[in-house]
Amino acid sequence: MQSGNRIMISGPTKGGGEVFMPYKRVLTIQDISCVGQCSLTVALPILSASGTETCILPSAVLSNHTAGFSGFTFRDLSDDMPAISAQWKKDKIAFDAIYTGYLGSIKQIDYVRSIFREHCNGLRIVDPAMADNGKLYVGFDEAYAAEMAKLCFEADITLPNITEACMMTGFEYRESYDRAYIDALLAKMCELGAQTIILTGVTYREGRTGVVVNKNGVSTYYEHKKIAGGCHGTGDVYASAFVGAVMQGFNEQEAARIAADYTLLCIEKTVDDPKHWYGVKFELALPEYIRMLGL
Ligand code: PXL
Repeated sequence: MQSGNRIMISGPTKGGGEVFMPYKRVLTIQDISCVGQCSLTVALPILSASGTETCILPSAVLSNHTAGFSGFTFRDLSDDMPAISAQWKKDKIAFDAIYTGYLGSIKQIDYVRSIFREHCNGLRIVDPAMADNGKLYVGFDEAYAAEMAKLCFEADITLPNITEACMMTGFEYRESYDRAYIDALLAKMCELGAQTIILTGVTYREGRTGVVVNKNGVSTYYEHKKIAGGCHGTGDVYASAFVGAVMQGFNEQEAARIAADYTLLCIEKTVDDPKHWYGVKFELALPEYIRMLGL
């Protein structure tokens, strides 16, 4: 039985009513940063907590993420990707959605395209995960950004922050801006082919921030409290929580709100601990996320 886009399964519940029990299978492709609470070490637990079967394809293994440690090791796993895909093909393995994050190289972006074609039965969700605060992450260059932009424009849903959206469109990055600037940025993304855009970190007034969901060219804005400082890894927490909510049948606006509320909770649980500069204590807020999903 269908209710909106949520699947309703009749069954015994405490109140004798009906329960919602979608059980979807997602593949997430991003790196393993062994230390640092980002990418797969965040996506896998959050997606699992959302009640979604979560398969992984690691794009690279790093000792830790690239932002703030004294250095990092990097093992590129690009060359394993075609063989993994070929093996999956033999077993006709497919996913209800594929969600990509940090990718190690331009070559991988091409492999991701092929994996979308071969193994995706549903949504292709791309978090560009390449830049923040006006700058590309260490190790990426303009050629990478241009190729990642193309992948975002081919996806069903993309989740850039403002820096990434600027890099995809050639817009000048601004620290302060108004609604007209954000509207123009989104309009340019649509013109270049973006379908649903979840633009994160949009701040119009002091002490508040939020997310714009642009679907079929129409924007809605969810605003919430802004916590000063900003924490590393929140983009990955946000995208994973968003994907988990979509897998549970929430629409993009609802999923964007749930992911924002959860990410805010994670930041609140972290900001008073200056030693925890490298990520957020997302584990402590997982029970709340599960409740937000109604599980
Ligand atoms: O959170 C994004 C991210 C993912 N993976 C690696 C990173 C970063 C951001 O710096 O360095 C390896």
